[in-house]
Amino acid sequence: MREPWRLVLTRELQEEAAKHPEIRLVFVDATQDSDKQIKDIERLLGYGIDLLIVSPCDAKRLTPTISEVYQNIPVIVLDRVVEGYDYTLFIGPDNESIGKQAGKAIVSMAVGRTFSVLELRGGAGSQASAARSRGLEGVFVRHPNIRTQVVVVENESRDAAEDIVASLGDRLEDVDVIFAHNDYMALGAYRAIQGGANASKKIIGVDGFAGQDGGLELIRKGVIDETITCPTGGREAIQFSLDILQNVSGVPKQVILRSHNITRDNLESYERSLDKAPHELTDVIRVGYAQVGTESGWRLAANSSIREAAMDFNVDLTVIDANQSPARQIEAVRTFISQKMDVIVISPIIDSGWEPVLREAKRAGIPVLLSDRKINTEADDLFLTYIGGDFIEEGRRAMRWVQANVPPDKHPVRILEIQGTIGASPTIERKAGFEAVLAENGSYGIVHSSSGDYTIEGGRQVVESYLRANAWDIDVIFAHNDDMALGAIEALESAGIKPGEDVKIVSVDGTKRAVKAIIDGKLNCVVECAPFLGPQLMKAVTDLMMGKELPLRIITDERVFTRENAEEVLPGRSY
Ligand code: GYE
Repeated sequence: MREPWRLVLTRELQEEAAKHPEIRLVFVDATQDSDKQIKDIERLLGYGIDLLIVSPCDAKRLTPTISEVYQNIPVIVLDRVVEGYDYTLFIGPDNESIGKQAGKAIVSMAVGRTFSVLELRGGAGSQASAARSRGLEGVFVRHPNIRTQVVVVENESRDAAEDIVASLGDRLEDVDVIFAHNDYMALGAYRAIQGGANASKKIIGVDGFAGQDGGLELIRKGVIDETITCPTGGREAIQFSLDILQNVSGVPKQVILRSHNITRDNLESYERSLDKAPHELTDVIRVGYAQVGTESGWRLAANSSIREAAMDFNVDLTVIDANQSPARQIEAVRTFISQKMDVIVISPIIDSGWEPVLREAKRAGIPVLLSDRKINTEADDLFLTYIGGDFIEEGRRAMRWVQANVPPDKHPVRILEIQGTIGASPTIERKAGFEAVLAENGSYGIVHSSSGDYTIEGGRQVVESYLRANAWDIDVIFAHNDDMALGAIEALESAGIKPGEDVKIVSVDGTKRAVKAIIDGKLNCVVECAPFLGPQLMKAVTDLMMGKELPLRIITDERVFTRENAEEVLPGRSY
C-alpha cells in the first residue's frame, strides 16, 4: 500500500465489490514481503474463500503457492504474471508496450536532434520496470540520436526520486527529458529541478491517475508533460470473479489492459472518456468479418462459433471468405469500408502488408479487431484488440512434450517440422516457441521444415516429398496444426511407417479427429488452441459499440492432450 497505484487498485476492487452484495472482499496486505504474502494466502484459505485474487510481490516466489491454490479454487492474478499457467485468469497492463509508448513520445520530442534521457527506473526486483525499460530500449535502438542514462530508485518513491535527481548535479545539465516509471517519481524529479537552471526539462511519468498528485493532475498543473496510463484491472477482477464463480463460458486466460499517452492536448477528452457511462445500443451492430477461409477443422469450428455468437448477440454479421488469399482478404476489408460497417474483424492470413488498408479503415472511422491471428506493425493504432491464443506458448508446450517423452538416448533426436501458412502469425510464433525450448538442449534438431498450409493435403504432401528424397530417418514430427498431422499420418501409413510408434507426432489445435488419433496411438500430443472465439469476440464488439474500453489483448485458455487425458476429454471435444 506504499504506492498510489496500489491504493487505486485497492479502491477499485472495493468499489466494484460493493456493487455486488453477494461478494465479500477479504483484504490482506503483504507489505512487500513475499513470505508474509504466502502466509496471508494460507490464512485466507483457512477462512474458506471461494476465489483468490493476488498481486504477487515476487511472481517467481509466489508461483508454487498460487499453483497449489489453483488446484482447489479459482485464482485471478493481477499485474505481475506468475510463471507457467497455473491460474484461472491474469489481468494486467502490457508494461513493455508502456515503455514503447514512452519511447515513441520521446522520439517525437527529440525530432531527430541529439537528445538526452534520464530514466528513473524501479528496483531490480520490479518485473514491470524491467519490461518498461525493454520497451523503451526497443524504440531507442533505432534512434542513435537519443542517449539514455539510467538511475535506479529502489523503492520507486517520490522522495527518493527527488533526492536522487537533486544529487545528480552536472549529470543533469544536458538531460532533455526525465522518464520516470511512475508519476510519483516524476513528481519527485519535478521537485528536484523546479525553480532552478534545470526547470525547463520535460518530464514523462506512468500511471495517469486522477486525484491529488495523480498524473492527470500533474499534467493539468504543468508539473509533468506526459503520462502513460497504467490501468489496475481492479474492476475487471471483480467482474470476472463473478463470471468465474457463476461458470460463465469463455473466461479468457489473460486480459491485457490498454495504456494511453496523455498530454495537455488530450487531457480533457481522456477525462471525459473516463466519466462516460456505457450507452445502450440503439441499432443492430453491423460487423464485416474478413475470414481466412475453410482450410482446417479448426477454422470451420471458428466460423460456426462466430456465426452462432453473432446471432446470440443480435449482431448483423457479413463474412467474406478469402480462401487463403491475402490479396482477396485485403479487398474484403475494402468492401467492408465501402459498406460503412460499424466494426471490421480480421483473421489475417499473413501478418504483413496490412498498414495501407488499415489506415483506410481508420480514416473511415471503422474500428478493427483481430481474431485468432495477429499483424506485424510498428503502428499501435491500426487495430483495437487481439483475441486468440498464445502461439509462442503453444510452440513451447509442443517441444516440452518432446523433451519429456522422446529422450535422445541413441542419437540426437531428428525432428521434421510441418509449418502452417508461411507468414501467418501462428506459424511464426509456434515455430519461435518450439525453437526456444529446443535450443535449451543440444540433443534435438529440426532436420527438415516446410509448409503444409494448415491443410490435411498439405501435411500429406510434406511427408510424401520427404520420403521421395530421403529414407525415413525422422524421430518426431511437429505439425503446426492437427489437420496437417492427420495428413502426415495418412502418408506415413501408406509408406508402411507406424505413426505414433516409429515416429512420434505432436500437433496443435485439439480437434476431435486428433484427440481420437491419440487414443488410437497414431498421434502422441496435441497442444490446444481454442477456436470458439465467437462469444468473446461478439462481447468485445458489443462492449465497444456501447462505449466501453476494450483490452489490448484477450488470450484464450489452452490445455495439452496426451494419452493420459485423451479418453477423458474426447466426449467434450465439440469440433
Ligand atoms: O491453428 C489452424 C488454422 O489461426 C490459430 O489457423 C489459427 C490457425 C489454426 O488453420 O488450424
